[in-house]
Amino acid sequence: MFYLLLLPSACQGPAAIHPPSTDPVEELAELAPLLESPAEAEDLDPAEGIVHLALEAARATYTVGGLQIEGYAYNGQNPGPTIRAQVGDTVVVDFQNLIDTPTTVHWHGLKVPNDMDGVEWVSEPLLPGATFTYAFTATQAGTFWYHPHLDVEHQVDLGLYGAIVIEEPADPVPDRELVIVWDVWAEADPADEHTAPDPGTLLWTANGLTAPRVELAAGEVVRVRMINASNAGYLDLSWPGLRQIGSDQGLLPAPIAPASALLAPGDRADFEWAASNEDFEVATAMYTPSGGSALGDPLTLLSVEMTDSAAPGSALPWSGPTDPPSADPTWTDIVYVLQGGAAAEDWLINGESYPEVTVETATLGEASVIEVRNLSATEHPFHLHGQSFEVLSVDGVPPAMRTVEDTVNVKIRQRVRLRVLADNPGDWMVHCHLLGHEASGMMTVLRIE
Ligand SMILES: [Cu+2]
Repeated sequence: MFYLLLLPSACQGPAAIHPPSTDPVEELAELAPLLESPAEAEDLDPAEGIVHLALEAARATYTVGGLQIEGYAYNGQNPGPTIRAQVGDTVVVDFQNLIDTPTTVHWHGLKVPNDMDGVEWVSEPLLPGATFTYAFTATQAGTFWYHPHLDVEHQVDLGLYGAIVIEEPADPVPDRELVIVWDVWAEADPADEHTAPDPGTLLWTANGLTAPRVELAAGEVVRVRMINASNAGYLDLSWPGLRQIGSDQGLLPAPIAPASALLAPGDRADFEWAASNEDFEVATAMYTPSGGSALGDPLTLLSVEMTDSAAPGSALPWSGPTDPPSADPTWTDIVYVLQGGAAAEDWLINGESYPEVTVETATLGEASVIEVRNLSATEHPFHLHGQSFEVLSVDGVPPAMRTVEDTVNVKIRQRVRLRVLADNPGDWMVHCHLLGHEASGMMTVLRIE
């Protein structure tokens, strides 16, 4: 989400959008650019088991959806370079802050050591010019992402985010992988800072492209890894034959075929696209956190075209861990009540606004049950750092299969119960991933000791 009119601050000049001469959506629909995965970060260390990268955040000018953006970028590209590693690899990232304001890098969804998590509560912010080496072991397979965790609403908005792919060597091998990082760009009403804009006015981009196309060759099967990197935009995705194979924390026990897939800000999901006899379009229904389905026609986000209609691809046997779902117990360790309404400053957890918060604790090595109750006026993507959690139930109803996430959208008046295996010690942020809510204090701390 690009809040053009909201960016000025003391240490960071305003970004600017320069409108093109013609309607960018129409222009790009004619050209229908080919969608490719973001370029990957170069591994500087040839040693097996070590992925060593250089990453810098700097001012950058780039084009998204036909609009010229003067924002920030990692290594000069938006989305930033994809970090690819295998489970068990050591990931070392030499980071330099070349923007004119403090920043950090957070590894969303990964169980990194606490002092590598890139949060102000634990570590000093990295001042302009500062360098820091992040290092962690990749322990979880799946689709993750990285972004700043300081001045987060502005810095993510200005383009600082990138994908992380952690491969499990035992997974089926598709013909191709496609990483799609979604973002949404809008010129917001300055009087409307803490309200999501009308979803019908948003310009969604896939890896910076509006309405691109993907070509599938004869017989081709593609693993599509999607990340919603937007500040506040919800995607409710659908296409004919939708086959979802993974979510936040890697492959599902078995593929599912829901009518649509909801990606709240911070969410990831993996899908399989196989060549077929029909081209198809990926669309999002209009969706607002202020109550779900919204008025307006579905928006086509990209088209998938077959280069040879005669040779369908065969579905692969995608399967993550097949453990049965945990039972929802009668006890609760921690309750988080999400509160807030129309006024700007009152997005709260348990009546508190970060950083004036009560630190809840969980015991290292034990399972804790967290209940999230949303008593506020909007939905919230509830995100926990440094751990993953199993969704035990939503309004008392258990999921059809074991569901492991790190970000779960909690709808208005919903009660979501989570089981956290507290296996990573430290002080971990718990927050809403609508970045305007997070910035206004909808964040707290869970201590695992
Ligand atoms: Cu929120």
